[in-house]
Amino acid sequence: MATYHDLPPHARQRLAVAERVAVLTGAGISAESGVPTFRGPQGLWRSFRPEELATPEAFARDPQMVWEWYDWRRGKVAACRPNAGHTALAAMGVKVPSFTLITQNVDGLHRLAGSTDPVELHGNIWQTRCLGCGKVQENRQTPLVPLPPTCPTCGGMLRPHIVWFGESLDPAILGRAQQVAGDADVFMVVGTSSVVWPAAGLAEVAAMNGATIIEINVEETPLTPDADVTLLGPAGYHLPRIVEGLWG
Ligand code: BJW
Ligand code: ZN
Repeated sequence: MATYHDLPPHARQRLAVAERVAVLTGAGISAESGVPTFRGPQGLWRSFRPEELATPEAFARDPQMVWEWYDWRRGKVAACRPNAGHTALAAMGVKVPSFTLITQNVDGLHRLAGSTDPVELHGNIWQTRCLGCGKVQENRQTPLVPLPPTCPTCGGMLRPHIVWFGESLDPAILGRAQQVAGDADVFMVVGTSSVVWPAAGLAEVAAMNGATIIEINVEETPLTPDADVTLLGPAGYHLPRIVEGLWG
């Protein structure tokens, strides 16, 4: 509805009295940690076409190439630390009576910052799933040897435990996200282009149930016209100011 450079008083008041707050994050919150985003000038997708890499068809055609891309990304993420935006959300989590963090990110930086039990919509880059026995396992080895990695239980080929284009999100995880969005008094949308579904639909679920929608992004997105407030600027600038201003 309107863009701002500071949280306006009406939104500050809504957040101060909110019983239930949910936050949806995207790649933008990890940008200040050095994790490349997907779209935009510095985006991961600039040099790799997503349909060539982040689809089950691409993996079936060339698992080696897809795994090389993930191995490279795992190495990059391993060298990154949570930033002030991640830390502020972890702090918000202990201040608000009922707080849920929903993330599209697979980098695990919210957990590292201290957020407990984030809802990871698109999976986790540190988990693998066996194509043979289906077992999901944590795997932090970087670089991975052998590539593609194999299952220690059955010897089958492993894949990243990540939701690719055209794959359904885990219904229990998506259901939980839709539930908390629908219950929220305030729904914040931080650092996402709001173009990938069904994550992009969560703000609408929240708005339909009366939530105040606060967006934080360095630029306007398709959500901006429907948000109550869009704060323009980096998440690592705005989130600590909000937390300090309300609960510091
Ligand atoms: C900052 C900042 C700073 C920078 N501070 N901000 C309905 C309509 C149309 C299509 C569909 C639909 N429903 C489903 C689809 C198909 C598809 C889809 O959405 N396609 C669209 C792209 C058109 N969705 C799916 O296939 C989903 N599956 C599904 O719905 O199954 C059922 C079904 C299938 C087919 C048809 C219909 C139903 C699955 C989606 C899985 C998404 N997976 C990915 C890749 C995972 C691989 C991996 O990570 O390795 O997840 S895609 C990629 O995008 C990744 C991200 O989580 C996701 C979102 O990206 P995000 O976070 O928004 O990042 P960016 O880079 O796009 O944006 C960064 C933002 O940050 C920008 O706005 C910057 O300005 C900002 N920023 N620095 C604040 N410092
Ligand atoms: Zn197995």
